[in-house]
Amino acid sequence: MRAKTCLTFIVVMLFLVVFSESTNGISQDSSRHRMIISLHSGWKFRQLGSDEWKPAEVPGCVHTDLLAAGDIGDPFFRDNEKRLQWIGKTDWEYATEFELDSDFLEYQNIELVFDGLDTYAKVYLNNTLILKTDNMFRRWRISCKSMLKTSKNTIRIHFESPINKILPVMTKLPYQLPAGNDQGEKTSPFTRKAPYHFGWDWGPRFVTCGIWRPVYLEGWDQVRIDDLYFRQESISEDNAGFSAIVELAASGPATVMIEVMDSKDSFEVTRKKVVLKAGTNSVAIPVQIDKPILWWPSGFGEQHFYDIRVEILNDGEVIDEASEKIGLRSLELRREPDQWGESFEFVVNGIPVFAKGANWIPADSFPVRVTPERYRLLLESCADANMNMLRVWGGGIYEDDKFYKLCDELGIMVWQDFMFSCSMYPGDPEFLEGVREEAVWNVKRLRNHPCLVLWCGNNEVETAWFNWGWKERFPKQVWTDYEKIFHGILPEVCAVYDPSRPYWPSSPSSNRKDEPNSPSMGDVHYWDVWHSARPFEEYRTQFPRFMSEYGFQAFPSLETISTFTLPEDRNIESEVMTAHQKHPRGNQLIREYMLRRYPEPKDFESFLYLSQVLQAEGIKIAAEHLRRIKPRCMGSLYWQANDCWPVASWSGIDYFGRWKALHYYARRFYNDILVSPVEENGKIAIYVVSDKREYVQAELVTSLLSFSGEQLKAFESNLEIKPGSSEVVLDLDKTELLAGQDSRSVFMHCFLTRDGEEISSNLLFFRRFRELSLPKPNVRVDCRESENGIEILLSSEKLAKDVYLELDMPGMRFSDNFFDLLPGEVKRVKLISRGNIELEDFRSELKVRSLVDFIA
Ligand code: BMA
Repeated sequence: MRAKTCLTFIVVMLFLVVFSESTNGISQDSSRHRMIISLHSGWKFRQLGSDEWKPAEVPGCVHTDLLAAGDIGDPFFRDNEKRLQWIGKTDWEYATEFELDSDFLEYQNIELVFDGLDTYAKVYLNNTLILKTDNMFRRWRISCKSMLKTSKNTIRIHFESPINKILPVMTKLPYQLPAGNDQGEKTSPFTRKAPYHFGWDWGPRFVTCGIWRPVYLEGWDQVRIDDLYFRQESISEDNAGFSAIVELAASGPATVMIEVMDSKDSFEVTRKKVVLKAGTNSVAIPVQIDKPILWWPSGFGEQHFYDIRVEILNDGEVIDEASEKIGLRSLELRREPDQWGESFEFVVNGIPVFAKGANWIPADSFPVRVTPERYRLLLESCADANMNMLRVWGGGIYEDDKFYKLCDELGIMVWQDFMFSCSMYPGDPEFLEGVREEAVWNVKRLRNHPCLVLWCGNNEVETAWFNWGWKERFPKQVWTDYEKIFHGILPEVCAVYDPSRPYWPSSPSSNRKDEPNSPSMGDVHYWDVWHSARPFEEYRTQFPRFMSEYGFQAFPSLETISTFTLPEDRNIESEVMTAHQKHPRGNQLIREYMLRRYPEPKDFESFLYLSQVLQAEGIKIAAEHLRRIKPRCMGSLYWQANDCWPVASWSGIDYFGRWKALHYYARRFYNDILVSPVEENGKIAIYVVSDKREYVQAELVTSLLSFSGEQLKAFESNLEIKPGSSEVVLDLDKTELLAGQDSRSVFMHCFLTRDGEEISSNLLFFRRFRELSLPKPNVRVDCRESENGIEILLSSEKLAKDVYLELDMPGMRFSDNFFDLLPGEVKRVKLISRGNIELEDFRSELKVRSLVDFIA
């Protein structure tokens, strides 16, 4: 027995753990050379200066601890947010005590490691100040062996208010730095803390603090693997060449053997003998794999992984070991001159990939609450909607490792912003050094993930400088400081630590520093629809090379709204509802667009429903257009995938993981093969867009139908759909098509099948919905048990638009929703994640309505 722990502490052994019997139930084999003791128990917290300690959760944060202690109400309930602002202006103290076995203290090196401290922390170990931190986005490691003892060790952490800490700094500056989304004193640009904590136009302001990622003691003897990096050098279907770069911390000079192996023996064990010096050593070991199985983005192939292990041996004995699952793929951000300017496309394994997805924000105002299950639910929802890319937006956090692992598994590519957004930043040496360390840590932490395809400097800082009047308002120095970070430190760090991945200075950018948001090069954020109230049809006038943001707001469903309101709050303009609408003109814009296109909704709930249908319709117009114009445009990432609390926002999935209409629509408009009809200059053009790598034989039936199901015209075509293409497969003259028909009561149905199976279908209406003579359908609903659980069969003699299946039960989702039910069609919908519900209860709980039920 080499070590034991007191009962309150959990021992976690990394890499070399072999547990055996012991007196207190936890111990390990004596051959260990490294041990980790997790320090997550026994924590308490208090307001600095108070006598009263309360139990704390670690990892955690002060808001969730106050909530658990019953000291505050739910921060998301009603307008509690405004009463909780004092928390961010208060200093907090966290403390714990722990015991250690004398054997643990015999390790040659013992380090106290914090994977994340949010943000200004003074850490005292046994009453000695050992660490002062100022950046929530990095790991801190402090050597502390000489300070530890067997009993009654204490850690005490003083978290200073991030607001109060900065206010005096700001008074010394001759100018203020802009921070439009910061809903308080605009201290956020000075603090390396999640920008959205200070408020955003979809998020509350909760300036929290705490030990937000794991904390542990790490004991080790001779050598510790500090980092493993698999640098991909040449990857093709014939051969993969990469280097395993092993970073070792050594206590003193030593000669060791490094072995690199694959759990499935896809290459021979590769060995290298090295002489280590005291301190950090980096060793590169080249590896070749013949005929590798490559990793592909979703829709393009499998997500294959190699399980690679690295062992460090001394005299034949393994003294440290680490493993990593890696995916092999080549990656290029192709930017080549062409007839439209300069391309901007991700090319994976030699295949240009049209990026389909959305922007990801942190899934909670308090990121510690995002469990692995919640990550999975959200990311699987994105994959289910045929997304292959998410942009981790620069106003949030560098996500947890679990997020990237899931993206690896699901084939979701990640565009990763560094955490800078919509502000200008200081340029003093201390701040810059902190940025460098943050970048090094996160690049090293994330670079082995095949899902990661881009490092991007920031969100909208470059465009703000040139296009939002900042250039005129702020001294030149502010731009010089910008350049130091986004054209200096960050690309340098990426080049050194992750040379095989592209770096892009800002989103949007053309990489020319003076022309952000150019349609001919780089990426574009297009916001005239929404912010400038331009009609949805304007999306079709945009021809970007890659659209990394565009969006439209909608309300979440009534079930979600019920979690934070009382019945008397359920009115769009009530104080509570407006506390959950962070865009100053949000409600007004939604209403304005809604009444342009739809009749007046009949009540509060109808307004919610219609806002979702409106949002889905708008984003569908844009997304289909962006796909149709490929390869000129090679990406569509709408704003935004998810929410951090229950709110009216641009998201397609709400805080609780409920899909809004948009997410169901996304599943259709991001389908691998899409049929997309569009009215262009008096013609109806029917496009077929394919992301497939192979030819597909398909049949297309295009019909003109009346709302009661009469087939007025029909066109049939056999198609051979080319890989990666977008083509007009049928062109119709609108006047001829509609001759003799009332355009208010007919629609076009495009139905694409392969061997009788539906691939994609789409409808085109010839008038705005408010002008249509939509019939009152009588939707028949038949619920039954089937092999796969509950199945719902729906049919109607007349067209039912945006049929909405609703069940007020958490965690339930349907295989489809917000769909148009065609006259005479029988639609089968499955209930997903059923829980314990009985068929009879389901029948009585299920509500089925469609558009006409919601309008006055
Ligand atoms: C984009 C984003 C966010 C913002 C959104 C909606 O510009 O980068 O800053 O929340 O617009 O306004």
